[in-house]
Amino acid sequence: TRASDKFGWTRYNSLAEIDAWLDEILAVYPVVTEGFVIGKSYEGRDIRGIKISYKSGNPGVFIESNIHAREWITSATATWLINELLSSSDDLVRDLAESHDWYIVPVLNVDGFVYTHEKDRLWRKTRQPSNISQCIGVDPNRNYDSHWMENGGASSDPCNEAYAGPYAFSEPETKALSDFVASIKDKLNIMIAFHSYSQLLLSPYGHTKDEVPENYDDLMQVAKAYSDTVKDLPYGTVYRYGSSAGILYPASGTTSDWAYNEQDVKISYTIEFRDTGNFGWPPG
Ligand code: ING
Ligand code: ZN
Repeated sequence: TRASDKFGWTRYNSLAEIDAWLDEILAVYPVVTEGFVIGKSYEGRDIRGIKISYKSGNPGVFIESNIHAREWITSATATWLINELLSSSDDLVRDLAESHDWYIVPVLNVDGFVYTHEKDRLWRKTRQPSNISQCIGVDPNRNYDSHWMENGGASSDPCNEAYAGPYAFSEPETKALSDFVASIKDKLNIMIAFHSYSQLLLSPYGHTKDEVPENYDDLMQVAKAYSDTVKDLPYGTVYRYGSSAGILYPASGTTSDWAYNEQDVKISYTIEFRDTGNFGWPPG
């Protein structure tokens, strides 16, 4: 059987299956899609993305997914989203698909993702070894160059799950993402980072709760619209919303803060998908 016969959303897919499915999507929709590679991981894997564009000059949306290795629902959702944008006949989805340029990276932390499939289901970080410790990996969502290692929102201990790395952008994965986003930042209006779990829609800032972005009220109005809408869907899922530091915990060097502060992408969110912990791992 071809890889595509096996791809679906009733079980989680491996990186090889996701790659094969992406190739097929690019072949089936050559006019409106374009594959791209933002760079290579520490272990030398391509970090791939797909651009979906029905019309040039649309406002750009960038989606970063599976930066944390174990958060498999994020790449499942990213691939689902790609499929919906390309094949849905729902009017609202069609309008969204065709009025924005979508840049989607379904699996950013490719090395960690493979490691969660083959060795340790609950691995979170990258897989680059440390010079100062036997512990492996950096929390890539503490490794962006925005308030890096400030305010206690990250750890300098390589064995910690929130280890920020030896310096900002020490990880090839975050460096590649940042270079790619910087190269298209003038086309980007929205940045969304996919995580799990907790059912939260989070705005900047992560690095402090003493300040909020100047467009915080707008960000919260959109977050409320999201939350209200999702609650009315069949699952009745309740999403809370607020700033990362305000309603979750302080975290510095995150994708969302970096996009907001350093790339001028003023609509920047982190979404934490279902659930609130019944099927999750211990907090951290
Ligand atoms: N949670 C995020 C984390 O990186 C987060 C929460 C994201 C906080 C962005 C602040 C900013 O810790 C998970 N589940 O990874
Ligand atoms: Zn995460």
